[in-house]
Amino acid sequence: MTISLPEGSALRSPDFLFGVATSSFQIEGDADCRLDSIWDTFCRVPGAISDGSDGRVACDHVALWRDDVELMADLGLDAYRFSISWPRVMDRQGRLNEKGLDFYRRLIEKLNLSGIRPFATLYHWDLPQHLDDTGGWLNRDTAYRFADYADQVSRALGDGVASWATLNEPFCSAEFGYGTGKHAPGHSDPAWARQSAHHLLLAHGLAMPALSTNCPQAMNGIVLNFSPCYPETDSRADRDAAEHADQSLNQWYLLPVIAGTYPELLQRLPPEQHPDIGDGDMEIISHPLDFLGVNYYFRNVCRYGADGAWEQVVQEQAPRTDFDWEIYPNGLSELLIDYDRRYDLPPVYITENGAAMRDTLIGGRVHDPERTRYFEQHLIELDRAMRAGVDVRGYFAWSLMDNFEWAEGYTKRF
Ligand code: GCO
Repeated sequence: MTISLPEGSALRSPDFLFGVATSSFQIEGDADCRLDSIWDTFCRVPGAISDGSDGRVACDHVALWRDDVELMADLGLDAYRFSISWPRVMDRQGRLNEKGLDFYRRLIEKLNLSGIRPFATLYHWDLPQHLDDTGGWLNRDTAYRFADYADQVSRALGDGVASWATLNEPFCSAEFGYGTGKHAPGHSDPAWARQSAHHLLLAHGLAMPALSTNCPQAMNGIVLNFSPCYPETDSRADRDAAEHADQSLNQWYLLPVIAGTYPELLQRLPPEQHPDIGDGDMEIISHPLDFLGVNYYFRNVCRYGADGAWEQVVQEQAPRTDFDWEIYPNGLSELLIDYDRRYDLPPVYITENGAAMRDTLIGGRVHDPERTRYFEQHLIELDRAMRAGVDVRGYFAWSLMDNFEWAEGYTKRF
């Protein structure tokens, strides 16, 4: 796949980083050498994963990591975003597991020797199962356990890491893990979704000072997913629905970390859905960020449904990926420009963007003009946002290789 970048674009500057992203549970395998995570347990639930698969072997990355880094070097990548498996590097007592850490030590060393900057995420959804047994993200104590994990691991691995992210997409952990039950640990209760979200954000805020102290030279921040919300028509009701959706999906996570407040939607939630917020929590959560990671895949077109809740209006004519996600490159620039104007964003990395397509092998190769077009269109929009003044420092494609796509198992190819 060859992608042409816009002429004269800041994307062509040597300082702009191009990378790829993965996550531990999705690629590592080697499940016998770590503790169980909530995803191991969830994969055993009949019907939870569409093809009945699991992450026990996945892409066998723990065995093949040298080849994988060589692949990245051949691609000429500047950076690699991966996540650390909490159940691989810590035991039940919260002590570091040196054997698990060694895997990441060697990976980080080889990346640096290959001129590829390591971008590490501390939590990409694989909570140790024993912490779920004591309540998981519904238990406030899990946030403190996370902060301790972040402190110890960043001290042990800090030197070679260019950037630390605390969490990946707390929206998905909370909403799919506790709200809809589509993801581990599989609960479906809207109040639990809000409470787990608050504890995840608290975990982020508690971990940030340790990252700043242990790794002052690194870019430290958080990765959030964003789906910009558009009204179906220009009517007052539709604009209201879009604002409601935006506060629920996007601002609910962004405002606490950058401004120390929940959006006004909090006032509109029924009292039983209000999270317990401790004194001082919002100050902790809004610790200054060196960067904001933005994951962008699709937008939402919104209106109010008959039940009074906002709903998504499917754009029948629009191009879509194999995930049925609408392809809407403009959403990336519009989101960045709008949020930067409203909130004066810290430096941004696009930490995920990509397309699942129904790839077929022809003559032993995948010819993927659709995916190539997808990347090109999104990079053009990124360029537009940067020309409009948004400080974007890099772009990571999802993903380095096909991998375990959560509830979809191995059926989606990115
Ligand atoms: C996410 C996760 C990734 C996914 C990717 C494709 O953003 O959902 O970070 O783990 O695999 O986004 O769905």
